[in-house]
Amino acid sequence: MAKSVVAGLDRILTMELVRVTERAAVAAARLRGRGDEKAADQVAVDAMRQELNRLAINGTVVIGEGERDEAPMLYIGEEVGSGGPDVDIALDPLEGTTICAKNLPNALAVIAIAEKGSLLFAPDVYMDKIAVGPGYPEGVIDIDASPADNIASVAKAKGVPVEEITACILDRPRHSKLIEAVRETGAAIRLIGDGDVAGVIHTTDPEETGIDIYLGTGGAPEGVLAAAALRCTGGQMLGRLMLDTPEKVARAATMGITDPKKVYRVEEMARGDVLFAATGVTDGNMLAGVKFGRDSITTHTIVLRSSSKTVREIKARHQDLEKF
Ligand code: VTB
Repeated sequence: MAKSVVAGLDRILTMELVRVTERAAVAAARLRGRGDEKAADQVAVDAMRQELNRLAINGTVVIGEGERDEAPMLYIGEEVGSGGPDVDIALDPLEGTTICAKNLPNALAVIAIAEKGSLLFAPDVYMDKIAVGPGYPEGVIDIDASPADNIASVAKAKGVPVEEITACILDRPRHSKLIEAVRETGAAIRLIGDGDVAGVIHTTDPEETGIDIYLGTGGAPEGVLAAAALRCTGGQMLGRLMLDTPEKVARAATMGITDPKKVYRVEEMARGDVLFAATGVTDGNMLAGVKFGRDSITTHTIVLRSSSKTVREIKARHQDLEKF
């Protein structure tokens, strides 16, 4: 980050970021299980924006709710914050709108902040992704290798039989071949309905989550958010934008992407110093969802800082309920 940020502000911002995702998560959680994705997303966006504008930053949303004409708030290019160091922001106020609407596990409110110009400006296309957590030798995964080879490589490096590996994959028809190939190896699959930011992050703590490797295509913006988290925790992720039409290639080119087949590593999707925070909306493998008590609201947040590699879990009991 810029010098002034390194000078200590990023330490303060770490805690401030927690408030941002907490607020968004509480707002979304009030609409858990109501079958209304749009409404849940909207309240999360409003809450996140309000809290973001209190931060002492000069922030630009580089990954947000969409283009300016389709997203009235937190659109790509929107400036947020009350003034301070120049930073880029990637956010998803409600990652997993459908899982929140259905009250299923692992919906999150997510944000990442990094030095200006250091987050990949990813178009809203699919990204082919493969990820593992920390502790593996560099190169243990290869996006061009077969699923069987990747699973075998991870199992070998972990020192376990392939049957003890669990892969996380989005449950989509486009993944039917991938799912078949992974099943043939004997490995287990955790099929998720949505939420591949959480899916990737879950690889960083397999003992807690039971997930060793993430495979498959999901949103490119979600890929950059997940990469921001891995920058802080360690772990490997490779991503390739799915620019499968001339229009997509041309659009990516306007965003500075000259090689449409490029494979991005974590450090190429999220460079420099990165801060990352995620608060659970619904109960999940890593984070508990928001709990509404009689006199208080409880939130569970993970906040990460790349410069120190600190992983903080913050369980907060909020009693000033008027604020929420
Ligand atoms: C994933 C998932 C998201 O989009 O990135 C997915 O993490 C990819 O798109 O929660 P499809 O739904 O078209 O497969 C979400 O499901 C929604 O943003």
